Formats: sequence, C-alpha cells, structure tokens
Amino acid sequence: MGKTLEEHLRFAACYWHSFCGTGQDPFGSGTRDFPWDSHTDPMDKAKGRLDAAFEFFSKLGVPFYCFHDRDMSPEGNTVGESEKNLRTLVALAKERQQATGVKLLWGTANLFSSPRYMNGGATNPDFRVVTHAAAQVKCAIEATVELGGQNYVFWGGREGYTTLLNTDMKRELDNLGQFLRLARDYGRQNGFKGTYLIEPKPMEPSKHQYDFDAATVVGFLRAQGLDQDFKLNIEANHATLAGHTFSHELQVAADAGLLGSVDANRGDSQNGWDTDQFPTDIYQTTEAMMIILGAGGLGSGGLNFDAKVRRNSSDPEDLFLAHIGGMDAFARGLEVAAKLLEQSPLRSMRTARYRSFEEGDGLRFSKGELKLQDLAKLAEKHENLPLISGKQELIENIINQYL
Ligand code: XLS
Ligand code: NI
Ligand code: NI
Repeated sequence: MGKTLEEHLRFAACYWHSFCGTGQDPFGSGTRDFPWDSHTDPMDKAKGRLDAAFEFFSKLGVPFYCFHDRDMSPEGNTVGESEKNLRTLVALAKERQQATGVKLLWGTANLFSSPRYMNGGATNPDFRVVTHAAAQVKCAIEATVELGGQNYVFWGGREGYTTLLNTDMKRELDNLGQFLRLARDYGRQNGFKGTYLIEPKPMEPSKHQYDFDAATVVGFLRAQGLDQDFKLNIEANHATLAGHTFSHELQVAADAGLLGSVDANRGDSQNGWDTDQFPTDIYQTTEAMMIILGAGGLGSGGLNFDAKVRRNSSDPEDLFLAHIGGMDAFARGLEVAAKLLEQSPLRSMRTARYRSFEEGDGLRFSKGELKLQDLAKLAEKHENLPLISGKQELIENIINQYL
C-alpha cells in the first residue's frame, strides 16, 4: 500500500515492563534478577538500567521506545532533586539515542505510583498534590522535547474515584480539563510539536477511571476544547476491560479523527484484569490493522508493546522472543489486512449495504433535505420489504481464507 512494513508499524518497546518490572505480584517476589539492582545508589541503578534498555532496543532493532519519568530516574527527596535526577538521565538517554538511532515514540509522567497520588494526580481533591502533578508533568514534557519525542501521553490510573460518596466528580473533571490545557500550553510554548495522547482505561487501579473508554475521552476532549491537540492512545487490553473489543475502540477513535497511537498487547479471556500479554493473535492484529489502514495510518503514533512477559518466563531471552513474536503477529496482521482491503470483496460488501443512502430519497435524507413527516410518507411506498442478510458467516469465512 505504498509504504514499508517498518513505516506502517512503528514499533516501540517500553521501559517499564521490561526494565522495571521484576515479576513481583501480590503473592510473591520477583523472578527476574536485574544486574543493575546490585548497585546501592539509586542513580547508579538508573544508569545501569538505561544501559541495559538501550542494549536491548538496539539488539532487537526496534525503532522506538517509550518511558515514564520514574522508570528512567528515581524520585529525589525534593521536587528539585527529582528534576535534577531526570535531567541527568535524559542527557545520557540522548547520547544513547544518538549512538544507536533508537528514537522516542512518547514520554509520560507517572502520576500513580507514589502514595502522594492515592486520591489522584490532576484530579486530587488537595490542590497541593495537583501542584506536584504539575511539577512532574512539566519536567516530563521538557524531557520528551529534549529527547525528540513524537508524542506525549497521559494515562490517568488514579484519575478517577473509589467511591462517589466522597467525590465531587464534576469538579475533578473540570480540574482535569484545566490541568491538561495548562500542560498543552506549556508544551507548545516550549518546543513540543508532537501529539498529546490520552490513554483510556475503565478501571484498575481506580475503581472507576474518568478516561473510561474511547467514546468517553472523545466527548471529554471536545467538551474541554482539547480535541485539536490531543488524540487517543488505544490499548487492546484496556478495550476489553471496558467491555469492548480492541477493534471497537480503534474504530471509535478513528471515526472521530482522533486515532493517535496504540499500546499493543492483549488480555486473557478468563482473567478480568490488565494482564498486558504480548500480542500473538493474528485474527486480532488483522482486524486492528484493517482499521488502522482505513484511518490512513497512525501518523506520529506507533505500536508500543505495553506488555510484559509472564512471571514464570524468567530467561533473559524470553524478552526477545516476546517482542519478536509481537512484531511478527502485527506484521502478518498488516499483510492480511492489506490483502483483505485490496483483494477481497469485504470493502465492497460493506459499501453495498449502505447503497440506499447514495441515491434518490436516501441521498436526500443524508443531505438533510427531508423532514420526519417526509420519511413517514415514504414508508408507505416501502411496504413488504425483503430481508437483507448481513452475511456475517460469509465474511468470517472470507477472513479465514486470507489468514
Ligand atoms: C497501564 C497503562 C500504562 C500507560 C502509561 O495500564 O497501560 O502503562 O500505558 O502510563
Ligand atoms: Ni498502556
Ligand atoms: Ni495497560
């Protein structure tokens, strides 16, 4: 379709799952030994982690990476110290980027791990906490600009509530809008030309997250006047947590003209949480790539593997195998999707279903030329309508032939 696989797919590896997560869960300790954790000084640990991350990115040959401020550098005792730590690591990351050619897809601020944010970051009921969220976002935007990041992400894990009984939802949402406008303006005034992204998720860690799903975020962005600068970062596993399919969320964002980027992972059909597994299901990647191709691609976005190897995948090579499998699943999905769009009857079958709106009275309706009473009158002409099959099984059979 006129572009290379690499140009279409724009893969990114993420810093947090692969270089911060040891496999610890509520029932047991980590299963991966990170050699850099043997340092006692947190800054030495961070430098060792950075070396390992860039060694991995370049051996894998992945063109992009993504990070949170706190993945890359430790929080200090004061705001100033935290900022200094991040600047030190960003300078080193910049050197590694230049040496390896690996680029930054997006940066973000972690406004969910610190106990300070237990009641929210930008939506915290205590204004003093909001100022800390602002300090972190300001510095993370600066870091993203310094590293040539093409996007900046907001994922609001704690931007939500645990009970409405103590929550003024309207005020919190207005505060979120105000906070995001300030962040947008700061970035624009300080050299950020990329896309701001909101990543919807319905729950976890909050009981209810404000950025519930794509439709909610599209409405929020429009209500807050943010839809010119912000798009959506759609994550497969978040879609299923919201009771949707990955495809549904991609299509909602694409239809609004707001499909920005993708966190490429998958959930588990039995487990109801964010298992963040590497994508392997070619049927799902095919459906996703059909929508992404239909939307004209991801622009400055990409396919970020926000995914982790299982706790019992404890060999270092498992990290390579997981990413390679994920890339192959999407590359195959892209090839199948392109064939389905260009060679199969799928597109023409869908167009044909709506043909009645392309001519005659249907076209006049689409153009707004008919009133409700005109439609009612026309119904008299259309007695004894034939049933028109949706042909779902035929379509599913066609997809399997191309797979
Ligand atoms: C968590 C989110 C998170 C964002 C970045 O569920 O997916 O990892 O992608 O903050
Ligand atoms: Ni994510
Ligand atoms: Ni997630």
